Amino acid sequence: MKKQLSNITRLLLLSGVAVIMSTSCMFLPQKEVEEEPSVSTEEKVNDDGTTVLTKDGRTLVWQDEFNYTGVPDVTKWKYQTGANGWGNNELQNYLDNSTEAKTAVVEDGVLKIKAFKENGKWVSARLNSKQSWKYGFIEGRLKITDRKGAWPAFWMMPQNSVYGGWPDSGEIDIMENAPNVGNHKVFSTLHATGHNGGSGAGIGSKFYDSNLSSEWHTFGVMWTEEKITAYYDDVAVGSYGNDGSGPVNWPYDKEFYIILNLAIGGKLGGDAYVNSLNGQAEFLVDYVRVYQ
Ligand SMILES: [Ca+2]
Repeated sequence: MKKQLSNITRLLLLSGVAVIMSTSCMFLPQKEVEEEPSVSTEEKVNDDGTTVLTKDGRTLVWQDEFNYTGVPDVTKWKYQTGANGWGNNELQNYLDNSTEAKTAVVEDGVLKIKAFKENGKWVSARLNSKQSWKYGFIEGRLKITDRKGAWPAFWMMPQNSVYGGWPDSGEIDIMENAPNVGNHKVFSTLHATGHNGGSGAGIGSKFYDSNLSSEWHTFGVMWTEEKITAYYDDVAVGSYGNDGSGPVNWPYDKEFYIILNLAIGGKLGGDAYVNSLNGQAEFLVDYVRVYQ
């Protein structure tokens, strides 16, 4: 109902615009009024009575709902550790959290990635999924840090870099939040040889309200052979198509694994704001799901 009303409103608005435009230009191309493409999660009942979640016709093949307590499931996650700046002059040291719930803690049905100062230096966590996938709908339900100085991310990297080192084998950034480059901003980007670093291919971005950090939102990508589309709260926000030119622009035809991390400072976090974090930041994950 809401959608129908908004479409009627849009039609009225467009026809109003058309009247105004027709006085100055008679040959403007007509734009079709389209409903915003959206997806939904549904419960499908199998023949044996069990149920399975589906998304846009795809079936749930992997998930971590974080409905347990302690360290993140070691059968599903491993850690990338170190304090080398990660190519972006980041400040944090990523710790191995596999035996002690310290920088990645599962409680209250949620994964909490915690960055904090220890002996004057930042520690945090970077979790990589042990499994990797080619194509599907990959989504996370997240509560975003949204504090200048912090840089949480939900993204994917190639399991085997068959086309070469970064950026040649690709990178799929599903959600990055860097208030340093725009208040309450969330964005999604693809990197490859033909579009990398500051020239990455944007597939969506949005400025949220000031309550971004207190509300849950889902972020996902629909990844097919033809294109990768970013979804925010199940609504498509942008996409990038496979133009057939090969791995220079489309290295996204191999298996990628999932990464969840919380960086501090650096290029996107913003060194100037790190002190305003008062020594701690948190990135919350309700679940991560893969549908194929
Ligand atoms: Ca959960």
